[in-house]
Order: sequence, then C-alpha cells, then structure tokens
Amino acid sequence: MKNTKSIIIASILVTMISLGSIILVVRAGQGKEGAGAPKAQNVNIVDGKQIIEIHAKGGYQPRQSIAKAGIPTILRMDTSGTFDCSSSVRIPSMDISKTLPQTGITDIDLGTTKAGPLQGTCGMGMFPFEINFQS
Ligand SMILES: [Cu+2]
Repeated sequence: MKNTKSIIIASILVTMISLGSIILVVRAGQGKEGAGAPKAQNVNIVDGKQIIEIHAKGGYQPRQSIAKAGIPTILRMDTSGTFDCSSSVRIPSMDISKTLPQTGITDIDLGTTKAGPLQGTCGMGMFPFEINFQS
C-alpha cells in the first residue's frame, strides 16, 4: 500500500515535470517568433503597391524598416495624439517635407524606390527613422 502510493506520487511528479518542460519549449519558440516578426509586420504589398506603415509619436516606430526596392511604394504615416515634432516629417534625400495631422493617416508617395537606405527625421532632426530598400 505504501509502495503504491509512492509510485503514484512519483508518476504525478514525472508528468508535471514533463508538462512543465513542454510549456517552457513552447514559450521559448513564441519568444523567438515575437522578436523576429515586428521588423516585417509594418511592410505589406497590396495590389502591387508596397505600403510601409510608420507610427509617429515621440519619435518613429519602427525606427528601422526593411522593404523591397523597385516597386511603387507608399509611406503611410500614422499619428494618434501626436503633439510633438515627430508630426513634421522630412525625408531630405527625396525633398519630402510633410506636416501630419495630430491624429490620422497620411500617405506619402515614395515612387518606385531604388535599393539602399532611406533616412527620415522629424522637422528638427532629432528623431530619426530608416527604411532599408533591398533588391
Ligand atoms: Cu524633433
């Protein structure tokens, strides 16, 4: 009787430990996915047009985007209660300067982009962001 009890306790323990490690493995997998995904999530291709979404509020999110070169591209700036200077966006190399609404979505046509990095900043040059166009 005593022996049966300890066998039951032992098998319960083994079950709990293996369940625990399965949960740990699943969590580790999710963590990796979570860390890799955000970079790509703000770039989508819709009807042959590439749309890069960047959120402007106290800086730009994401600060680094990876996009494809050689296709028509729209930079979609999104603001929500943006009262700081990130509401004024500049892309000097393309001679682009836009004042965004405090809340809303503004599409900026970047045309068909060539490969390489494209740098943008706020109107005062304090908040940078970069889009890397890859061929
Ligand atoms: Cu600024």
